[in-house]
Amino acid sequence: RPTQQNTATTKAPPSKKNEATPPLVLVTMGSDSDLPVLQAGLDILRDFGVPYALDITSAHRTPKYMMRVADEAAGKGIKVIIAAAGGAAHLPGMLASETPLPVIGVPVKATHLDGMDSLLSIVQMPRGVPTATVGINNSTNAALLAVRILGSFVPEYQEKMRKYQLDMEAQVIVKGDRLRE
Ligand code: RP5
Repeated sequence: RPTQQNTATTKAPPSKKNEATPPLVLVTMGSDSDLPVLQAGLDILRDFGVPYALDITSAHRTPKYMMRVADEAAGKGIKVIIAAAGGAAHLPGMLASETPLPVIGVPVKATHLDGMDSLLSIVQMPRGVPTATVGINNSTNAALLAVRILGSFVPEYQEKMRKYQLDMEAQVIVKGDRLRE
């Protein structure tokens, strides 16, 4: 089953670079109901020009497919996996158990427990199987962390990250200036 690459799920059409280049980031989720939470992160990847692939890999509903995706990701040129899941959010940890790639988990607020169930399911991994964990529903930071990881060996992404940081700093300074006026 092929993974979906940068399709209509993003707000704007994907850049030509994204279409032409093999994906560096795999963004996967436990259910299509997680997709709205991932949108902000997909926008970040698009803005940074990072080619990504999208997929649904449920730890509970499609466990064999999930493990195959994890097993094959590095060989396909993927460098970072972002995995979103809610409730008993085993997906990021299970992917991390099978792939040598860095996995960033996004806890999705999906149930009656305000996302705390997802957060604790992802963050509390046993020694030996690290899984980076961002805040509940914070796919923005997952994507930014993926860009930083890519930036450690792709200068273009590190330069773009530095510019992003400087822009963010400038915006906050301007807001402070306005408050002091
Ligand atoms: C998890 O269960 C998914 O990641 C999702 O956050 C949650 C609910 O899934 P659906 O019942 O909406 O498919 O596995």
